[in-house]
Amino acid sequence: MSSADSERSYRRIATEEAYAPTDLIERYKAQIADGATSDRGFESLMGYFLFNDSPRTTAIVERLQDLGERRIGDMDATGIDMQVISLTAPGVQVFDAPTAVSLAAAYNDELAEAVRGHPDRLAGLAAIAPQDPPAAAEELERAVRKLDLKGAIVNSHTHGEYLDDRKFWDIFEAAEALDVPIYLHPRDPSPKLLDPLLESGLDGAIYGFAVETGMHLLRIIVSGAFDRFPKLRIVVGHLGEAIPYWLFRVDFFHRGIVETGRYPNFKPLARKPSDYMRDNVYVTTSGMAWEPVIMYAREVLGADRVLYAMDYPYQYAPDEVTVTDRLPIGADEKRALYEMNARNVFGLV
Ligand code: 1DF
Ligand code: MN
Repeated sequence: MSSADSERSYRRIATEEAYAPTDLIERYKAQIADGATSDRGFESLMGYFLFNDSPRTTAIVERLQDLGERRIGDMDATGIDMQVISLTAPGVQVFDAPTAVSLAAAYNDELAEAVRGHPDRLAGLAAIAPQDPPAAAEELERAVRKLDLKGAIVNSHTHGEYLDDRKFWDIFEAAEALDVPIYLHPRDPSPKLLDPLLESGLDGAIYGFAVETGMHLLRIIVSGAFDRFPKLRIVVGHLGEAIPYWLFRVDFFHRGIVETGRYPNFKPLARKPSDYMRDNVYVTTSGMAWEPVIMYAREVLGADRVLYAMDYPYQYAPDEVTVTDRLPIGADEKRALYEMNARNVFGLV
């Protein structure tokens, strides 16, 4: 980095950074190669990365598997002081419940070990298996208390189901009690949402991820989960998966639906949907190194709600941080964006 870089008054913490144990890669490959998955979204996403031998995908898959010198070297080369690392999407959510529960624990042990090797450079989020909500809550507690991981990642739907379903709320309860956030990360759209996106080549990170994950976030908000768990913090990437742009319309029509009783099980909320978006949700800049949208998200959600992320290694770009470095904001606000908000949300010391 440039000499000016050593005079920085903030540390750059990147908060949506992925890794994949070789064991997970092997399992994904086997599942796709054996035709053992009926999950066409997963097949489209991971089939692309694991069975496409272009230099681009090969480099991403190699980088995913490193939790040591190569990763730290890449961080040095791009001016990233710290990564908050999580298991790559779709994590263990594609497996059956017992497999997912045991793999989550094994991968969390592995991630915690890597973090212990570079405590000033790496932090981690726990993988959990929503397939078994009580086990997921228990693993989150173990990961936070025993492994010093800083929260959990959930890669949107699990076998087509979403976290607004009460059966998953053990996970919210545990996160709130432990005072750690849940990172709601994208994955391929759920089976019922998939076809029109897949047939047009839009199922992936280009757009389908945001359709899937933005909808998931709204489902959680309108379900009343934040009335039940008022201290729950959810972190969402890609500057909120387009939801910040929709808040006026969501509030307006939400009021209409409640007033008219349009849907019998649509419950009134204690507050407006946009209030939960501002108070319970944090967004990161992953994959959105674009000044106008970063400024917009800060304006509508608040400067303390927007955190920096790179989305390494999927969005690994040598000059990624220059956009953020050049934002027209003061030094304190830049420090909040790059460092302090991440420290607060994830409880980093
Ligand atoms: C992609 C993007 C893949 C993101 C990811 O995990 C991911 C991609 C499999 O480019 O297909 O985390 N992302 O968050 O934008
Ligand atoms: Mn990501």
